Amino acid sequence: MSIDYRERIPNNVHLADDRRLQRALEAWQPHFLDWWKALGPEGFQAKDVYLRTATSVDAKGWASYGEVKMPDYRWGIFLADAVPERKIGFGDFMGQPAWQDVPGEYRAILRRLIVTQGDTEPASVEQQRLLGQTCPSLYDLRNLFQVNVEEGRHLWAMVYLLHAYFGRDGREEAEMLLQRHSGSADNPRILGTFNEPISDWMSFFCFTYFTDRDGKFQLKSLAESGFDPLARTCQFMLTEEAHHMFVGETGIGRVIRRTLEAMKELSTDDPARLRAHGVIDLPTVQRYLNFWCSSSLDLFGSEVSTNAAGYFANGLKGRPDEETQYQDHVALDAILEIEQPDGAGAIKVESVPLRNAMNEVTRKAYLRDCDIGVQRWNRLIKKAGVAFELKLPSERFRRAVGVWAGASFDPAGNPVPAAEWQKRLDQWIPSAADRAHVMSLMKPVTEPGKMAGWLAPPDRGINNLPVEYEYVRL
Ligand code: BYC
Repeated sequence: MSIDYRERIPNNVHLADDRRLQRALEAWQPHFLDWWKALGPEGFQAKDVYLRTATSVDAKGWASYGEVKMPDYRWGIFLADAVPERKIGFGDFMGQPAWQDVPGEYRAILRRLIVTQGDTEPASVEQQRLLGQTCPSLYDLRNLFQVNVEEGRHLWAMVYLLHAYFGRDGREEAEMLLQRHSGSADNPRILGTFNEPISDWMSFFCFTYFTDRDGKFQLKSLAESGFDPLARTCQFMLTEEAHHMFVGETGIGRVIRRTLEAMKELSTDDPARLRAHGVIDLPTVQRYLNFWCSSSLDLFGSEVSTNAAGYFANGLKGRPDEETQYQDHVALDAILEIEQPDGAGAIKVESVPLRNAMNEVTRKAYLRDCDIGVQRWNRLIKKAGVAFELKLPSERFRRAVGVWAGASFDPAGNPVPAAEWQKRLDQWIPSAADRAHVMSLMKPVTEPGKMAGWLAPPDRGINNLPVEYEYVRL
């Protein structure tokens, strides 16, 4: 279904036929724009950026590229095409027609899920707002802004659901999405990772690799929802999300490539010499991965969760790729063995009803997906003849949510006495010195085609344009 761009709020939901909803969203729009100007990307708002805008929601032809000033980006409301007579695909209501409206008994829970999802979108824009000032190239600057405008659109996607289906509470929640702020002491964002500062581009690449990938898995779970408007909204968001993870994977890959070149030039793996040469040594890359992966693992919630069991039983939130990846979509009698600390420094295994373990099922699928990029980076390292292997940290490492919360395990998953754990933390996640080194490299490079010295150029430009294209007109 193509999108109507003649309207003030581009949409494919026939907004013009619902004057009340249209007026409510048009009243929210200036609040969004005020927020974008105050807490969106700092600087660059008046510059032309080569951005992609969705034009239709089918597999091909949904992207049109052109020079746009960010505040003029056409944020809109796009739902994937409806599947006629779609049925609920899991849980207690499996096989019943999908809901076109919110079932009264699940109203509060659905609202909470939509608000939690919606809260992450502006949070990430806030976290990334200063990065433009230290961009390693115009190509990267444009990718940052593409990610930012799309997160803005994902906020619109959730705000549409709140306004269209949750009445006054929904409108109030939509306002609060603009009032909580990432890292705020009094009114922070809901989920932990979205209050972490993203002060440097290595963190940005790790965030788009690990945290946006949580987005992928959560959106896939919500795309299974029996509440059809939510399912269709999330399905379309996933097409945009793929680019964000591409930015992360290729970003980290380019950092590694540049470091490998420097290791060859200098014939050394000495971090101090490599740092003096202006690149990010591989052990520091590993520490950044440990930080962002462990933080993102918390975003899946507790390993054993009655919330998760309820979401699944009631058809509100399924597993990613529920239809293709699983055979038993009711999961009433199944159990899952869950590892957890036994309180005495060792590990015990407990059998848990599968429905209660759905967060862990999704987290495991996420980790498998995370490992694909890690193995790609390891192939680069191996090909360069360097004996170093990047690894994902164990699920037990540095967790703040779930059965491992507060337990002291190292990144390999081995127990470590608590006092020692704290002392050794700097070996496992970026130390103040690591961060200072990475920050010292963050100098803006804005000449078309030029790259900062700490990362390799990308393999190709955007939409078949050369890497040297002036992606942001300064
Ligand atoms: N930090 O039973 P529990 C994205 C709360 S990212 C703080 O363990 P549940 C994006 C939890 O809310 C995807 N609090 O977990 C990426 C609950 O609070 P209440 C975002 C946390 O409920 C990059 C309590 O702990 N989407 O799109 O089974 C850029 C006990 O909960 C955390 C979603 O998350 C945490 N890490 O599952 C831009 C989907 N973890 O309710 C965008 C919607 C848990 O008792 N959310 N808590 O007050 C959900 O499905 C679920 O809320 C969660 C938690 C998966 C997050």
